[in-house]
Amino acid sequence: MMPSIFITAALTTVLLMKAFECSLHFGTSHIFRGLEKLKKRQDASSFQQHVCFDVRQLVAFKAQFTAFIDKDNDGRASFKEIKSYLQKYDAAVTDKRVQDFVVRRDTNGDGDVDFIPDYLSEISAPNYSASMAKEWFELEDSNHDGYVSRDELVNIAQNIGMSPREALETAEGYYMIADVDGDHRLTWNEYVTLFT
Ligand SMILES: [Ca+2]
Ligand SMILES: [Ca+2]
Ligand SMILES: [Ca+2]
Ligand SMILES: [Ca+2]
Repeated sequence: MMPSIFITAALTTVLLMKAFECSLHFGTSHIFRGLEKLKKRQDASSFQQHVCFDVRQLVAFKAQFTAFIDKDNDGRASFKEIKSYLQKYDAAVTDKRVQDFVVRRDTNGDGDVDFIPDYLSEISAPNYSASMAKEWFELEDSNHDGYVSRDELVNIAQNIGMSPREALETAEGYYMIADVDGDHRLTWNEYVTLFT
């Protein structure tokens, strides 16, 4: 069932009334968020133009949702589509992890991550809980050695569509600021500080 046009309009209004930092898609949730924050520091005035959703941004989010996740363009990300997206983080991602990822976001309980409301709810949330941070930590630790390394981040960032330069800038300029002991990888305790 497609979301009703009334729901769409109501949601758009709600979103327009709220000022949020924008993230581009799930990967963002975190990794693109890093890029945005980096840009913010580099150019506060240009970031200013992106702090709330407008209709043009909603259209852009939908286009990105389709391009990156909703490959069959039916307005919802199925288990299979989410799995294929998360494989960009971890090629060996388990079905259990994919299922948990879907359930956490499936606010209307239909088994899919719908563009509306599930996906927009996620990208409009400015804060992340410790359990959400843990989920991204485990996904970004592609080789499961207990650390999110700079190289893993660069690789993931490129897998989800950043240029090599953006990927490196994001890993170095955002994530590695949390690398207190300077070993080019983040422990959980280092990583979680990025979410607070
Ligand atoms: Ca789909
Ligand atoms: Ca859903
Ligand atoms: Ca690792
Ligand atoms: Ca470290």
